[in-house]
Amino acid sequence: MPAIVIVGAQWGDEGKGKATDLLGGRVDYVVKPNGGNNAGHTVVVNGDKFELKLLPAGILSPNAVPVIGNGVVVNPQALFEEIDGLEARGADTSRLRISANAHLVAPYHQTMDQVTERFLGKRAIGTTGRGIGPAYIDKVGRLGIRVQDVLDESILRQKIEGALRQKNELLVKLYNRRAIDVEEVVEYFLDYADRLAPMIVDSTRLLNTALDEGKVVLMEGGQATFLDVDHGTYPFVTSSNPTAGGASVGSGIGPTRITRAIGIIKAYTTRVGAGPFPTELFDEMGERLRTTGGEFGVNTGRPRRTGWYDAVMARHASRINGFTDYFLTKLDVLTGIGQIPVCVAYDVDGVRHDEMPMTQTEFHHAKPIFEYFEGWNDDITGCRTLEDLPGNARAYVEALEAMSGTRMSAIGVGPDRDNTIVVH
Ligand code: 2SA
Ligand code: GDP
Ligand code: MG
Repeated sequence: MPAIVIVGAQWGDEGKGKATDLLGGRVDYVVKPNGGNNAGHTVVVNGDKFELKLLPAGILSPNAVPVIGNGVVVNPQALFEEIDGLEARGADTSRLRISANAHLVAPYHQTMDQVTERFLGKRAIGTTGRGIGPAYIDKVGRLGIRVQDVLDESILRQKIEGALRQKNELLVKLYNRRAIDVEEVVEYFLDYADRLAPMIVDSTRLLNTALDEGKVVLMEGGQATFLDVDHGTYPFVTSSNPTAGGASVGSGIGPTRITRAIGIIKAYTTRVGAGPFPTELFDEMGERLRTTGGEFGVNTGRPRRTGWYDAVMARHASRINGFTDYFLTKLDVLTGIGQIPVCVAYDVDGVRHDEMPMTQTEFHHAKPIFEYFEGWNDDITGCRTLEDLPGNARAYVEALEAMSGTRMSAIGVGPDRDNTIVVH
């Protein structure tokens, strides 16, 4: 009865989509526990590239049932655009199930997201602008609209009225915008009701029954540990809990049922959006990582910020998530670099920190203390075992493993499903 969770260990885009896809052939259910259409997961199958946003990457695994969990915020327009796009490419999305308790993203959430970012000015978070934060604010503020509400028009109308009362005051008086019409929003959601209805399920019962029957359930976290609203670099975070504990809440699978927590971690670091990033590169090497690694937002196309591997963050992520395994991705992107720095500690205003500092101010002041590793020049995309790797590449992986708090169970050496070394 194993439940497995996949979690991003850095600031996202570590290659979770590929990891899910790799495991997908061996699992019966793939559940997305958090986030919404702010995610962007790339899966390359036989050279064919698929970009998943709201849907779990597991939708491409022909034998797995994909489930959108209760912790997700669902934009119905984005959902059906994605479904139609996949169907047009021959993928079968008919198995998709959506939790009755998941929340809906309304057009006004997207408006609020964009308006808030504009008002924050220099302090803007750099959100994806998809309305994710405002949808979670309404959820926690008990003003959210849930997927099940489209099944009951009168409840739907009552909830939308409640959600809009205060927002319209703000929009008109503070932001000088027009008030949102309740009926317009009711119609917007009802337009999707017929297509949504057959997909809506009690996902926690579905998944727990599957576990009782000995099936394998994979929880595919969106975003990443350092974007977690509790554990991340707050306030430069997303508004959900993309950590292993959050996956338990977001899918209704109790923590004692999780047998493996797999952290996906890149052989270097990237971040999209604002916020501190101690190992960030601002030079040609940063550009080289961005170009070679194809580091551009899957969802928004934004160039990602790039920097070296940060072992302090890796250890912290390992601890918070209770990782049993790391999947190290994109090792091939480092091929050809003479010396590879790895951050092993921080200098914070003259004081050495071997672990994550306690306060945000300290983390903003953290300067990386590097250890240097010799690089390699041979193409490693064809390597399938640790022994196939050039000596320096293997030494780099072993050093990261020793510093990062969790064994490295798989290593990505290229974007395709097959470009992988499986160690454990
Ligand atoms: P939001 O929109 O409220 O979740 O934004 C808050 C912060 O979370 C970051 N965030 C992400 N970071 C990396 N990848 C994400 N998904 C896309 C991708 C991003 C894209 O896979 O490439 O296309 O730009 C993602 N989603 C949210 C975001 O940048 C903010 O820092
Ligand atoms: P996710 O959000 O964590 O699913 O990651 P993204 O899909 O946003 O970004 C990861 C990118 O790296 C995608 O373009 C993947 O195809 C690619 N990728 C994943 N693993 C590897 C790898 O081992 N090597 C290379 N070169 N690319 C990889
Ligand atoms: Mg991504």
